Amino acid sequence: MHKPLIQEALEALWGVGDKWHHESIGDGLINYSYCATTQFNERVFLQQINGAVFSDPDRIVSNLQLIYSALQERNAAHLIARPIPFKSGAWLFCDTNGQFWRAADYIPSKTIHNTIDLSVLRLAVQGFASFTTMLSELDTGKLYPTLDNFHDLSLRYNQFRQALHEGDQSRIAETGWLIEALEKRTGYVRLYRQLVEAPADFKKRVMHHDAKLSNILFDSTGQQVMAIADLDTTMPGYFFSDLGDMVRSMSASADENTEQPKKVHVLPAAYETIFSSYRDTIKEQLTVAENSLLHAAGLLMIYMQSLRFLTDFLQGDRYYQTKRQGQNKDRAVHQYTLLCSLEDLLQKKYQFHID
Ligand code: GN1
Ligand code: MG
Repeated sequence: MHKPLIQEALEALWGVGDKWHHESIGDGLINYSYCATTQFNERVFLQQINGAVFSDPDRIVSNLQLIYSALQERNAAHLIARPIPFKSGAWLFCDTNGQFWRAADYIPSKTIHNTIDLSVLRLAVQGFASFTTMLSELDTGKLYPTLDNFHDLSLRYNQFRQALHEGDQSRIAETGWLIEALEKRTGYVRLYRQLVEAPADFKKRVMHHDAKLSNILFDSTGQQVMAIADLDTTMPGYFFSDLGDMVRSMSASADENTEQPKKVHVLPAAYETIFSSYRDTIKEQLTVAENSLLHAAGLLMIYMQSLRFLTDFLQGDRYYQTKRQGQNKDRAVHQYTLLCSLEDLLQKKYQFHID
């Protein structure tokens, strides 16, 4: 990826000659995000969209417009940052490298990366659940898939299988045990295939598709949700996506970048809080079938993410940004270890199991 041409984007926003400074923000693995400040202390959020991942950035800004308007109608526009047009009036700016940028209000806030404070988890979960609830009237047919088949477990499994044929031989050998363990869990792929074939039971709703704690903007006390961030993957999706990502990212004893991935486990109290807060906020909207499979959400998403990290490792780290050798392998091991821990907890405490 090119070094982001932030100066060009700033000129497109504020014009040549203005004085400003900027700083890099966020911990995303895909896009580059900045907070830019003018000499008058006005602040704006600017993001270079990764064109190798999002081939049609128009879809992102189109979805954002629709979502922002729908939230305005519900007096809930504060839930996301207001999109800001560039000086040309366009919502996207293309720099001389051919990379696209978008801008939005900067929301001064506190980001929390991990916590064991259950009241904070509850707030975050209610934030994502009410986002979907608030947008229940929005016709999902009007929203674009910003990434085709993004949380399609069947596709992710096929990509993994393909990496086993085309991937780096030494990396395949090195992760043989993990490949085998993931292959044993194709019951999750079968479950996914069954649910997409039953549209009356499993409906498409507006899902954030990256529902992690750090994508919630808290006020400075950390006791109130200000807004939801990182909306580039907000699009129609199934019931398991956001709950599953929350379980994946908020109930783990260590995050996916730990250098000791085999030590991770699910924190039972965190799981219970995430699960029950989500269910209680959204259950009226879900079908009987969806409610009965809510515990599958974490399993499906953690399994999918383990496949995705491992696939990227086998293919030479082309997708996820890494800071050290073997990081994607460790991330895949982390997810797999977390999956085993969740399977165990669900079986013992909730008598829930997927064959
Ligand atoms: C990516 O870049 P970031 O951290 O917002 C990925 C998510 C993964 C996540 C894993 C577009 O999100 O699906 O869950 O990494 N987003 C995309 O950390 O692939
Ligand atoms: Mg994201």
